[in-house]
Amino acid sequence: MKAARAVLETNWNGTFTKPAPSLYPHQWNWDAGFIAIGNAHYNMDRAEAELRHLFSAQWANGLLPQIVFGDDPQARYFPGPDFWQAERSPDAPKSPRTSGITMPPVHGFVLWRIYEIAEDKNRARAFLREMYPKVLNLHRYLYQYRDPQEEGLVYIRHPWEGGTDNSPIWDSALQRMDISQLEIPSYERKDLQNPQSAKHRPTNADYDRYVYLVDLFRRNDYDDKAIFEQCPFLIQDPLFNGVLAWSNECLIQIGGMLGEDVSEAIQWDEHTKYAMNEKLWDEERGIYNAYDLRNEELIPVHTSSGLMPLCGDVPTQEQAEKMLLALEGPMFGGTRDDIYLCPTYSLLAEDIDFKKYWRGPVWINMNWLLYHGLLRYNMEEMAERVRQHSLELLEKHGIFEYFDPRKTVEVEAACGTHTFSWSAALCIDLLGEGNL
Ligand code: 9WN
Repeated sequence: MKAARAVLETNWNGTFTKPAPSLYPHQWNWDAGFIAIGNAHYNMDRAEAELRHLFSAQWANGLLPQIVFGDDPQARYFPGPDFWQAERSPDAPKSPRTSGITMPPVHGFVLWRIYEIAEDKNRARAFLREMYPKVLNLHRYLYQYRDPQEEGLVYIRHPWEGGTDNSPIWDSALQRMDISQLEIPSYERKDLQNPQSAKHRPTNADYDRYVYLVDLFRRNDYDDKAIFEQCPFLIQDPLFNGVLAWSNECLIQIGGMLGEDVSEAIQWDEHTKYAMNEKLWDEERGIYNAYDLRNEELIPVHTSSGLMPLCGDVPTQEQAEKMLLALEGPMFGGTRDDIYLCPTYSLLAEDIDFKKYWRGPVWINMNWLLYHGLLRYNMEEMAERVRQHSLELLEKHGIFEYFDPRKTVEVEAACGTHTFSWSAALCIDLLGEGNL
């Protein structure tokens, strides 16, 4: 607990919390949400300041940016604000500067979690009143612009929007983008300076495609309609939509408590859950798939993202039992003694790589979402196992970014950057839960 708090202290720059001191020197969208939950346990001022700063960068159309750039001239990150050129959009704020994409909408449930943690409920309610319309606007943006066919499913248009950068879910769509035929602006990566994490990070071929997409967006001045027509990468992701479902529910709860009319959020909630079950549910395997909207096909690639609809109460109890079997079985090794939960990629996949970023390692935020999802279906035993494994990894190795799921591995079992903020924040929250 002390170590986790120290990480949050170190990474706080007076205005926001950096996800990690050198690798991620600005404010990131879903990181800020998880970080605020950790801070809420002992520093409510900071939890509120974190979210206020994030939402100060919300675009006029409701988009909440993936990155809010700080003004530290030493901060080395690519792509920076000059590359994004978000000011090409009439909706982007002049200050602070931002990227031009979004991230999984965790903020509804983050607000609710902060309210649950708060001792001073009057103050917490005032904060909810302040933030509620902003989060509502974000959801409105998602349904208005990212669900043009009004299916109830929201698409992402860049792997970074999914938060799981090099997830194998994106492979087929990215591979279809023939880079030899694409015009890619020249660029210099800045994420490869730490030799330990460099080898696990996305490849240069991945980055070429990431950069191409950013260039496409800025050439279209971030116009959602034009981008929808042209973008080769449009994916309905079960993690993104599962998180959205949970946040919809929390908006209904918060709005109800504040005496607001919540009919819009109720519609979103029903529509999204229905559509996820109709379109993304894989009955045979007991998991949710992603859907490639551009190429009109399901993506039958099994990552832990397919389990995340649990947190949004999307599956029925019967479906959830099937998901539990998938988690316990060979796909995720949930009952094995030699595996830490939860690998981010199916253990059955031939190309699983236990150290490669979002292609196998355990991530603490995914475990936190899974833990809450399992609790919603009264699966206490498995939830407790996920919680224990998360805490064990953090205690044994330190507050790292991601972890090799094999218990037998001693070399470089902890990966990525150390002093990673959301690992610290969620460690605090998971410890708090256990003490309740
Ligand atoms: C791109 C900050 C972010 C996380 C993402 C994680 C990683 C960025 C990067 O770091 O992504 O957004 O440069 O790789 O994939 O989930 O929010 O911690």
